[in-house]
Amino acid sequence: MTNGFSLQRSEEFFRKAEKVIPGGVNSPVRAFGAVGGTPPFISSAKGSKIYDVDGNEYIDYVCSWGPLILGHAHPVVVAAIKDAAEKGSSFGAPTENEFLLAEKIVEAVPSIEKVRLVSSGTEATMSAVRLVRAATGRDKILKFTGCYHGHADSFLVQAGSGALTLGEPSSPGVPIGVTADTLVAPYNDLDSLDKLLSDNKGEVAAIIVEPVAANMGCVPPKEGFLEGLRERCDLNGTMLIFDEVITGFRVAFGGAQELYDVMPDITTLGKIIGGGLPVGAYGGKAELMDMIAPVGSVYQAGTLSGNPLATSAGLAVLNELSKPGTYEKLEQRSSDLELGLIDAIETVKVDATVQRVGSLLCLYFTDKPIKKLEDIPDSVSGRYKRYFHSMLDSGIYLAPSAYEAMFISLAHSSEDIEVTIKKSVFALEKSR
Ligand code: KE4
Repeated sequence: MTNGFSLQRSEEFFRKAEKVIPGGVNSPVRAFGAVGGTPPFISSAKGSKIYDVDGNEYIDYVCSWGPLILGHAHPVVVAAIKDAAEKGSSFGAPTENEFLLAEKIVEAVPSIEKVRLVSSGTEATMSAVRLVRAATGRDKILKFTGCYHGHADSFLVQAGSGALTLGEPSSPGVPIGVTADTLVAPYNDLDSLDKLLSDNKGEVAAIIVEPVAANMGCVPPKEGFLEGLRERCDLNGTMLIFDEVITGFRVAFGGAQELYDVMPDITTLGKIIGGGLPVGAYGGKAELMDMIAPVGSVYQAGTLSGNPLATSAGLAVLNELSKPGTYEKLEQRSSDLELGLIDAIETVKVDATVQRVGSLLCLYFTDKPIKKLEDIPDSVSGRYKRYFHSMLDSGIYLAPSAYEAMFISLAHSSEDIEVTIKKSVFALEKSR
């Protein structure tokens, strides 16, 4: 450890956790499998900082994988959760905050007229796929390599032999019958898409896409890509799902669909709209959403959907984000970090590049632009691992995977950015 960071209690906790939880974690990426070492067990967080059980402090660029855009333990969010908790945690009955949060989402997200709240991004995308299959009477869906839409069977699919065929399961336990209905094409590649659509004419219920791909770092849509998806969906009677679980309320208050002015038929949301508590959502035109039970017959349900604590937290966050100047401040901080990392790369003279959309950013260990998953060289993992541990040892907490984005929050100060850039010079040296 360069900073003498002790992880003694984390190591002890990790051993205990592994005895009773698979891998000692409740979501695989947290186990540090891709980077090695012991994951710090976090005891608390405030603003841009997180603190582990050994008392080490880190500047946090994971932000719980996106939700904490205001920073940790924001006073308004804490007060909202406390206030809600004192009135009860869950009723299994309708509450005011559910329609208040839904109204805020409808007001903010251009293509949404009605929205259903669920408890995770996976539930949102899974339900959206059921809805488009019901609406079109078709079974097939089309996704892109490198995009992640949660862990429902339909999405745990890798490109079949050759990157342009029917999906093959990417996890045991996923029936081939399910993945046979999932087509896979490379991101940003409309030619590949055209071939798949013509080979499966009239059979594709929907295309699902991350309008900015943030599960292979940060890959912006090429000029015309999103517009091309919209055109092809209209031509083929196929629906377009924007998975904005990450980009929603992050790249703009109205999400990527506002930023790029391309309207999907269904938008899925999560993360930020729960303020760190479990909330997902899917929404679209009222006529389409009214196909969902109890109005329509497409069934979807959830014991804790619209939970009072989670909707209170989400409302508090969206109210803060709707204040003037919010996204300009986030843009300034994010741009400072991007430019600082680019300077650091030039100083150290390593093969690396930075890609950013708003407050989503990724440093790739290659000097080539990344337009799709297939552009990312396998070598990035080894180099990222060294970079990651050097940054962690110096108090900068990054995603333990080369295929995740950095998330910048409104709590990241200019001092945080300066420290991060300074530490990255040393870490880039280590990454060679
Ligand atoms: P959840 O079921 O994890 O709430 O959301 C699934 C999901 C759906 N769509 C997109 C675009 C997503 O990024 C996610 C989940 N994101 C990952 C990290 N990139 C969650 C982290 C984890 O799996 O622990």
